[in-house]
Amino acid sequence: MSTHTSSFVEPSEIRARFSSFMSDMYQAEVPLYGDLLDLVAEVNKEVLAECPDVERHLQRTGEFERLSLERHGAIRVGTAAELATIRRLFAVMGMQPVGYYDLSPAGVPVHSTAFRAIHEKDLQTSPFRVFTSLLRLELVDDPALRKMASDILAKRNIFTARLIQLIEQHETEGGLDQADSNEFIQEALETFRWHKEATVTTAEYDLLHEQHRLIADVVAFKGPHINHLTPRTLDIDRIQAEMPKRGITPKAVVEGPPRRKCPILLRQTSFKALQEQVAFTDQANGSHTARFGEIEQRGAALTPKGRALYDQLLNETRVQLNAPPTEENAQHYIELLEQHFQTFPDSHAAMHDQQLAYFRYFVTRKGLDASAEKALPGSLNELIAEGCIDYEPLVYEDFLPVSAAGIFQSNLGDSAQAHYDASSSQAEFQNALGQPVMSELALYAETQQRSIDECLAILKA
Ligand code: OOG
Ligand code: NI
Repeated sequence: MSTHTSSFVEPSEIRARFSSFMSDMYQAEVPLYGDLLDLVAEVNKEVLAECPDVERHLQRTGEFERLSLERHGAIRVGTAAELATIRRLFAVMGMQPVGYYDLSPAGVPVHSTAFRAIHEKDLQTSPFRVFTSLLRLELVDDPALRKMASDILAKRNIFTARLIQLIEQHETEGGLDQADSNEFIQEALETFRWHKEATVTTAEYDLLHEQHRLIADVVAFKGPHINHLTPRTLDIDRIQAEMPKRGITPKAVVEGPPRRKCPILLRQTSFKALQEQVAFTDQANGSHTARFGEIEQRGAALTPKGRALYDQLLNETRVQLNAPPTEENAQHYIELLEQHFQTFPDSHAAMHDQQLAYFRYFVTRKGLDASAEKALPGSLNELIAEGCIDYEPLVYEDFLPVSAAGIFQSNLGDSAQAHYDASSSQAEFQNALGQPVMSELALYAETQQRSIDECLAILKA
């Protein structure tokens, strides 16, 4: 066992390899995921061939290389202790909890964070992220059921003994060498694998399921099976239109902002992937829908001001629709969404000048020439106006609570809609997690500032 720092494998490299193993495992478990990857690859190729600007933009920001490997997954854990150990597991791969998402207002009894890399360089190596939800059993009002669920959860162990050893070794020694990190990846995969054998009887499953399908999904199984793994597309509307032609039925509407020339935040759609065969502990066989398919399209990360405008416009749209978006009102919903979002400037220049989004800055040829001649204007804005510095938006690396609720609901089925008048509880979530979640806005602001500093350093050199 080595304690020599230089023999440690970079956390980003462990993450990149884990993400690729996870993708292979999920493809073996859910064959439809493979078809989805093919569809996304085809559409991305078409978009790149048709729109040289898109390719230029992605080449410039470095997203081009990560695009085909980019995935996000989702898991749901049952207890505070599970969440805390999941945090330590992800830390081995350089993933930190970013953001707090409260899904209870939307009738889903969980709150969540996203584990991901936080520095732009590390995101570049692997943007792999996992939307991680903690079940809130305290929202279940039936005390007997609550007790049954927590007793079942208390008995399970979702981590192998070797995995815990390797996590501890990483914590005490500061890293893992090649052999240990290989072993870590294999052991960690076990936590996210699908297990056909449930931990409950058919009758117990039915009780949990009756309360909420999500509760059955978390409590009745041996571990937090990865429930979807999402590739990133460059044109989600094309995917949405193409899916039915391939026998896949997508959810009624794409979540998030409308289609725009300059994409913002995150747009997502999903479909039910498969009905799993389950063996209950009383020898009875049954089925459970655990896993689904999802596709995402990512756009610019918004500043607090941009985000407030997004939230306002989305909310106005929903209020005017006056019902959840469904098959029947989908067209109307899309029209309303587009109407309301006309207020959101649709050019990078306007988004930049009104400080609606975060950006990455680049020194231009002209900037380099001017710098050689020491003929530089002073402020960042002047440098931009003179064409010495140029910019591209930072890509949004996170999730959206209203969208996430829509994804949950479309896959849990309509019968699963519940009403909780719970207060949002970030403090409790962080207690369970064992550390505060990071602010995604602070992270984007830091990345933006680093890029400004770099440009100024180049120009003043
Ligand atoms: C997570 C649902 C949310 C997303 O991308 O917003 C989600 C879950 O179903 O566990 O995946
Ligand atoms: Ni997702």
